[in-house]
Amino acid sequence: MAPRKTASTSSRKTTAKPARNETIGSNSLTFTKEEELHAYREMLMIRRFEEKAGQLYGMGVIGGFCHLYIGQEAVVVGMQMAQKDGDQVITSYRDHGHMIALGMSARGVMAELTGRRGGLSKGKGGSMHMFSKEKGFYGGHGIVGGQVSLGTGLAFANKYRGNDQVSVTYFGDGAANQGQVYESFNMAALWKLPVVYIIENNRYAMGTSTVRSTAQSNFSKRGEGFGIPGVQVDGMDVRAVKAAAEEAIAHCRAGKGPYILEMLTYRYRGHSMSDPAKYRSKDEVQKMRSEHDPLEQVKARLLEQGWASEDDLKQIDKEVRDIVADSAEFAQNDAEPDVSELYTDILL
Ligand SMILES: Cc1ncc(C[n+]2csc(CCOP(=O)(O)OP(=O)(O)O)c2C)c(N)n1
Ligand SMILES: [Mg+2]
Repeated sequence: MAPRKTASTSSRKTTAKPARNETIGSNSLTFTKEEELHAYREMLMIRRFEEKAGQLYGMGVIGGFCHLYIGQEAVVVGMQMAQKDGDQVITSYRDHGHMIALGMSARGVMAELTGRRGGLSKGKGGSMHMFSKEKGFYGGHGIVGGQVSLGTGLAFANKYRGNDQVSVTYFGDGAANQGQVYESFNMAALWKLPVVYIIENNRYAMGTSTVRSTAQSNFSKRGEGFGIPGVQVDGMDVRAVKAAAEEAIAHCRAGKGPYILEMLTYRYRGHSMSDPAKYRSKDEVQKMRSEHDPLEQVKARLLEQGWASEDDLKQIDKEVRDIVADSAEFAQNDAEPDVSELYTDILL
């Protein structure tokens, strides 16, 4: 398969109206030292957390479904850098990175994966079902595309309440072919709801590539029929993501309605832990890792600018690994939920 164009400068506006700003992504290519370091630490935290979750799954400590986010870290971290407290986030089952980026505790996420009482859903939800009203995280959803209508509802609530909060609604390239996505687009455009739809185009829906499943694979154009502006973004470059996020969120806060960001990204691991990933070559994965890795890009810039030394980066890695190791320790030693919990937090 031919590699996609993923340079930041390849971002294209695909609005129904004439494009207002063709330069999205290019004015993004400057991060301050603090922003680079912040992005690096946050992305590394997600990567190390996911590596540990994969390891614990392999050991049989985590069971059930588990979908890792490795490779896609720049998307949530760049988005998070443009959001403010009160904005809501909702996503699919591939949700650990979103929670870590929102500042939900590593212990709480890991203990949920191992089904312990200190987990964010008291050990009763597992990988795909965690929430935090405090941090504005509305799940974790296993029904493909199901969160898109819910995220649109969050935006409706914001509009109804007259606040300036924005619903950041993530879904995949596969989910983008779901009918309810377009019912949601219609309502969001009609009522000018403050929702940023983020299509994380990682090129695959389980074992099916977008090439095989998708008639219009420029997902940023999917809102054209409703007049929803959309842009393709290099989702491997955290600076491009943040710049696009700022524009989209400002559009929503100004009361101009929904906005679509198609993040061109890639997942390094299989669809879930039980996927041997035979539908793509090792070379394809390796090429992406060696040429577009979101962490390596930031690392190279930090070293080149003299903003961090190899030792500084090792120190960050150590701090991050310590937090992750602590979460794994906690998640393996915490007690399982009491049997009485079977009857709490459920609708009867
Ligand atoms: C309504 C529904 N149909 C099918 C499935 C099975 N399924 C789980 S994940 C998935 C692929 C979704 O791919 P995509 O939206 O690209 O997200 P990604 O896994 O790449 O993050 C499918 C078909 C499901 N969970 N729900
Ligand atoms: Mg996908």
